[in-house]
Amino acid sequence: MAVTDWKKSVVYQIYPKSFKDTTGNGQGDINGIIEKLDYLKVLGIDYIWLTPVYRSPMNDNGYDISDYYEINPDFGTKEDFKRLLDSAHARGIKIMSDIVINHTSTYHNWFVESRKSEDNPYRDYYIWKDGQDGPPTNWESKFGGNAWQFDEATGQYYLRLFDVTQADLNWENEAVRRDIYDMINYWIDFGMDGFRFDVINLISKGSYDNSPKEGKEFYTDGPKVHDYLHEMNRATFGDKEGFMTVGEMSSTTLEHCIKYTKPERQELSSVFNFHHLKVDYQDGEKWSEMPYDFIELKKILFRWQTGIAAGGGWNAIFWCNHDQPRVVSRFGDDSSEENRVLSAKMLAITLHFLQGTPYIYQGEEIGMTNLGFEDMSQYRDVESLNAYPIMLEKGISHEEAIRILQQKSRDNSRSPVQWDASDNAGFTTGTPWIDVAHNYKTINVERALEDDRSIFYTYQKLIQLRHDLDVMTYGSIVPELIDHPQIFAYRRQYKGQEVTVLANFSKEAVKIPASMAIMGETLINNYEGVHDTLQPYQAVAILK
Ligand code: TEU
Repeated sequence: MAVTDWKKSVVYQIYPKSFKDTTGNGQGDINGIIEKLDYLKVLGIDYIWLTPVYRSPMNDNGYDISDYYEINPDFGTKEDFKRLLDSAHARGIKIMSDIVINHTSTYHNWFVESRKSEDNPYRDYYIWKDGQDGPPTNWESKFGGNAWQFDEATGQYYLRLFDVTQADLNWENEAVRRDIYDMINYWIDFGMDGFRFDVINLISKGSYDNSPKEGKEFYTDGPKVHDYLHEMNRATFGDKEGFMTVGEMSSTTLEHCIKYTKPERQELSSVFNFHHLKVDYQDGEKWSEMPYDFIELKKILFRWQTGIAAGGGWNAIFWCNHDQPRVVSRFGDDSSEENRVLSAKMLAITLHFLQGTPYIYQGEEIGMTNLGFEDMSQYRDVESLNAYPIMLEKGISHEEAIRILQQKSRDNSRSPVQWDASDNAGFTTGTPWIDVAHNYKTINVERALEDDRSIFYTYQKLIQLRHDLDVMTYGSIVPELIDHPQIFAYRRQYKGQEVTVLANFSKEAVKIPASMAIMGETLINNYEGVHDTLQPYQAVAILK
C-alpha cells in the first residue's frame, strides 16, 4: 500500500547504465528497469530515483545533458520511459528523475550557439570571461585542472566546474531560468512524481575572483541560490501535493540546508549533504588512503540529525550513491562472507532508524562490494581517469594511486548489478561496459531472495517498519555514547514510544554500557538475541 505522507517514503536509486541490459549492448536500459519492477515491489520501496536518462554524449554518464527533452537512445525511447512510469505507478512506486541544471553538455544546442560569437543570442546562457595571461581565476574543477576552459572561436574562457564538456549555465540570465522551468514543467506533465536536483547549491555564482583555495567559497550556497530555488518552486512543482524533491548539496552548511528545506520557505523538500562521507579523506583530500574515523562519522551525522530537526528542515539519509564507494567495503567489513553479511545488515539498521528520508543505492540491498580493479584500463569514470595522472604528478606512485582508486573511485558503485550466477551476473548477454565484480557467483539477487536470512530481507523489514512505525519518521532523535569507539547508539522518541538503536561497528564483542541497558520489544536484530554484550557487527533496535 502506498504511504500517504511522502516523509514515510524510502527511495531506491537506479543508475540505469549498470542496472539491467535487455538489448545485449552491454549497457543497462529502461526496459531493464521495467523488467525488475516486481523485484523492487518485493523489496517494498516507495520511490525510484533514476539518474539521468536524457540525451547525452555520456562523458559523465548522463550528467552532461545535450537535450533535456529527449531520451538517450542507449537507454530507450520516450515511449519506453512512459511505460516505465505507468508500470511503476501500477505497482504503487513513484519515480523521481534527476535534473541537471547547474550545467549542460557542451553538445547542447544552447552551448553550440553560445560559443559561436560574443553577440550570439545564447552567449549569456553560459559564463564567459576574458583571460588575464591565462585563465580568469585560479578556481579548480571538481574533476581536476583549472575550472575555466579556453575557447578558440571567441578567445574567451567558459566556466566548467566539472568536466570540460559540462559548461556551467548562467542563472543570472532570466531567459535561462525561464527555459529551465519550462523544461521541468514538461516532465511534470509527463508524469514525474519528484526530482533530484544535481549540485543545485552551485547555481548562483558570486564574484569571480582568485581564491586562496579552489574557489568553492564563491559559488557554494551562493548569494542568490535561495531566491532561485524559491522562484523555481513557485514556477514548477511547488503546488503539487506530495511531490518530493531532493537537492544535492555540495560542501554545504547546516544553516543553508535548513533554509533549503523549511516548508514555509517553499524551496525543496529535502537535501543530501556529504560531510559524513569525507571521514576517510586525509585533510579533506579525497585522493588519499585513509581508514575512516568512526567517532567523526557519528559526530557529523548526529550534528546534522539534531540540527536539521531543530531548524525545521528535512534530511535525506544515505550511505552510498553512484559517486561513492560501496558502503560494506567502506564502513563495514568485506574481508569474509560472514562479516560482509553481518556488517551490511548492521549498516542498514543503523541508517534506517535515523531521521529523514532513507535512500538505498542499487546493489546495497544485497551487500555488493568494492571492485578492486588493478589495471587502469578497467576504470571508466572521468573523475578517476583525470585523478590518476594528477596523483602521479604529485609524486604518488602507480601502486599507491591504484590502491587509492580501489578505495575511492566512483566506479566502485557503478559495476553491473549482480542478478544471478550466470555469465556477467545476468546483467547482459553482451560485453558489459564496465567489468562485473568478481564475486557475483556468491553475491547476487537470486541467492539473496532464496535465503530468508539474507541482507535483502533486512532491508525489506526496515522498509516495512518505516511504513508501520510513526516514531521512525516523526520521532525526535537523541544521540548516545558519542565518544564510544565501537558503538553507534541513539534513541528516537514520539508520542510516548521510544526506539533504541545500538550497533557495534567493530569485529570484537563489546559490552553494552550500563546507561544503555535495554528492555522492550526487539524490532530487528542481526543476531538471535541480545543481553549485556553486542556481538561482532551486531545491531539491534528495541521498542519501548
Ligand atoms: O555530483 C556532484 C559532486 O560534487 C560529487 O558527489 C562528485 O561526484 C564528487 O565531488 C566527486 O569527488 C553530481 C553527480 O552526482 C555526479 O555523478 C556528477 O558527475 C556531478 O554532479 C556533475 O554533474
